[in-house]
Amino acid sequence: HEADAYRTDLMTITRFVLNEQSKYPESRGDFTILLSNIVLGCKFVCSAVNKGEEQKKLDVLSNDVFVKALVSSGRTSVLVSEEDEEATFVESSKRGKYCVVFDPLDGSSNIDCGVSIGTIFGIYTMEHSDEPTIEDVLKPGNEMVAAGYCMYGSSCMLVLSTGTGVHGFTLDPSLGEFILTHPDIKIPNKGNIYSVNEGNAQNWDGPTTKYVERCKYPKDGSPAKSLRYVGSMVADVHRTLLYGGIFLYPADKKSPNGKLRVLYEVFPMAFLMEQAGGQAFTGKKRALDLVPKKIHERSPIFLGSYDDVEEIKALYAAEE
Ligand code: AHM
Ligand code: MG
Repeated sequence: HEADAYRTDLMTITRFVLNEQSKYPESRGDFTILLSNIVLGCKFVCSAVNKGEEQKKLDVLSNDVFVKALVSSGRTSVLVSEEDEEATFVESSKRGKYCVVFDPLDGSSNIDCGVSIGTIFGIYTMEHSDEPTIEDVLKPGNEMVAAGYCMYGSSCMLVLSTGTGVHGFTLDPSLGEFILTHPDIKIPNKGNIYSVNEGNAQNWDGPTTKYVERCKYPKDGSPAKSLRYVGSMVADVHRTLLYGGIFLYPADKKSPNGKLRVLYEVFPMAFLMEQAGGQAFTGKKRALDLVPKKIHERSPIFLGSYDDVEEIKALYAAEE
């Protein structure tokens, strides 16, 4: 009976977010409208990926679709995309109170072999109604009001947090709707998987080297961890969220700030991890407390299960 009720009482992402927003009396549906435009972009990319479009086209196409959908929502003022060197300032007649930072198609080196890729996004609100400036997006991750990603894999899944837990929605292709399939995702406190590009090991710093060594040769008699690395941040973080464990993109001698971008890769994933009960650390501090100075800035990142990130934090603290 209950299972049937669940299957017939379709909780679409729009319905879910409308329910959540109705808790705020001042809410006028703006967030829901914004989100439905993000969802439209995700559906477009999902269908383009399934048609087998080649990498170069897909990158550009996805970015165009997201930018146009976000501008036309009438709910945004500043957009930052990994694909565009400069931020987009929305013309005054179409402006709204949100700023969106996003990577329209992350993991694009995986496109041509059909491995999972994704879209990552974070949302800020404008605090004032003056002319928007770049300062409106150069804010710490802890000021985001929502973050999420969409993974284009064996199924298309959108994972979202508006600050009240993390919820997963799976695209039902016959309905064209994202349906709630993973309510209130919590990451296990400890995992048995580590995820890192170990090809960079010769250039790592002491604490990262020590941590990975411990994953392989634990000193406390616990079993060694398994290594899993797709090379698509969305896929690697998604697995980490569901199974537990740790994902690392550390600093190395060649890239002292790692590879991943603060605004639209590190922050949204750190936001989701914390909302799911995990942690995200930069090697120096809580990732969400970073204050970016440039829109495409990078940072090292260690995120995942609470206890696993504690271990990394202890190694970096001992180094100081
Ligand atoms: P991209 O934005 O050029 O696609 O690069 C980002 C991707 C992430 O998805 C992934 O975590 C990382 O690059 C993998 O990098 P590497 O190939 O150095 O391991
Ligand atoms: Mg990227």
